[in-house]
Parts: sequence; structure tokens; C-alpha cells
Amino acid sequence: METEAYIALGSNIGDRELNLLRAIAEIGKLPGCKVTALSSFYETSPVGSVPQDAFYNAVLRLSTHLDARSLLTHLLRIEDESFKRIRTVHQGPRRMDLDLLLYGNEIISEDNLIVPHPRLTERRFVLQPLCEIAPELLHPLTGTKIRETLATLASDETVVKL
Ligand code: PH2
Ligand code: MG
Ligand code: MG
Repeated sequence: METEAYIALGSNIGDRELNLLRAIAEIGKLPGCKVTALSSFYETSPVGSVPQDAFYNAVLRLSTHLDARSLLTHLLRIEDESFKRIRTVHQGPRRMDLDLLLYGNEIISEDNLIVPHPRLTERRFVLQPLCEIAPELLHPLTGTKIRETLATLASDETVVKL
């Protein structure tokens, strides 16, 4: 069965644009996967308690035959192998962060696999690119459209379309 999944990409170390482009290419090569939509790239102010450089963020839609757990395993492998991610500072700087935002309408709550992504509705750096490619998409838990969630979001993040 084919499922539409949404993945958030983020990078704030090295050549951020090139990192995003490489990650998109890698995701598109995963078995049984096809990238069917891609947002613009955005430069975004860092969110959270760790002081760090600005990010490039984007969101893509993937049509996939992989189940959610296998897809997540592949995403973490790309972070580790292709971008040599070292997990030191929690929520700290990284060459590539790949987060599974949505997997069809599924609601999953397992170790290291929570879908929809719990912070999806709070972060402009995710909602804005997601809204660009899926404004009418309904959040599986709240039933709210992405564009409505974005319109009512109170957040002082700077998110600039590149
Ligand atoms: N990722 C984080 C923490 N803070 N801020 C921005 N702007 N973009 C991110 O991708 C991001 C962040 C941890 O995953
Ligand atoms: Mg993240
Ligand atoms: Mg992550």
C-alpha cells in the first residue's frame, strides 16, 4: 500500500542549501519511495534553548511503500551515514535533521516514533513550508487544516523564504 508521508528537513552546519539538496536526493532513492512535492527553502531563526546559527528548513511529501518504522530507520541512517551526525547537544546544531511529521492519517505513539510529530503545530519553521505544499491537509489528531493552524500561530520565529 502506498502512503503519503511528510518529512521536515533542517540544517545549520556547513553548506545548508547543498545539505538539503543532498538529503532530498537520498530520500528520493529510498526503496519504494518517490518525492512528490517539495517546499521552497526557508532561512529560519533557531528555536529552543540552545544558542546556535540560523537553519535552512524545508518540507517534502513522499509517496512510500515503507511502513513508518522502516522509513524512520532509513531517515536516521541518512543523518548518520551521509551527514556523519554526532548526537551530542540535544536539539543542538546539525548538518542534517530529518523528522517524520506525518504518515498518512496514522497516529503512532511508540519509543522514538511519535506521529504526527508532537511539535508540528507549534513551529513556524515547519508549518510554513508544510503549508506551501499541503495547505488543506487535516491534522490527524485535531482535524484542523494546516493553513488554519499557521494563521493562528503565535510565535516570534523569523522564517524567510529563499
Ligand atoms: N531544529 C531543532 C531546534 N531548533 N530551529 C529551527 N529554526 N529549525 C530547526 O530545524 C530546528 C530549530 C531541533 O530539531
Ligand atoms: Mg528536529
Ligand atoms: Mg530529528
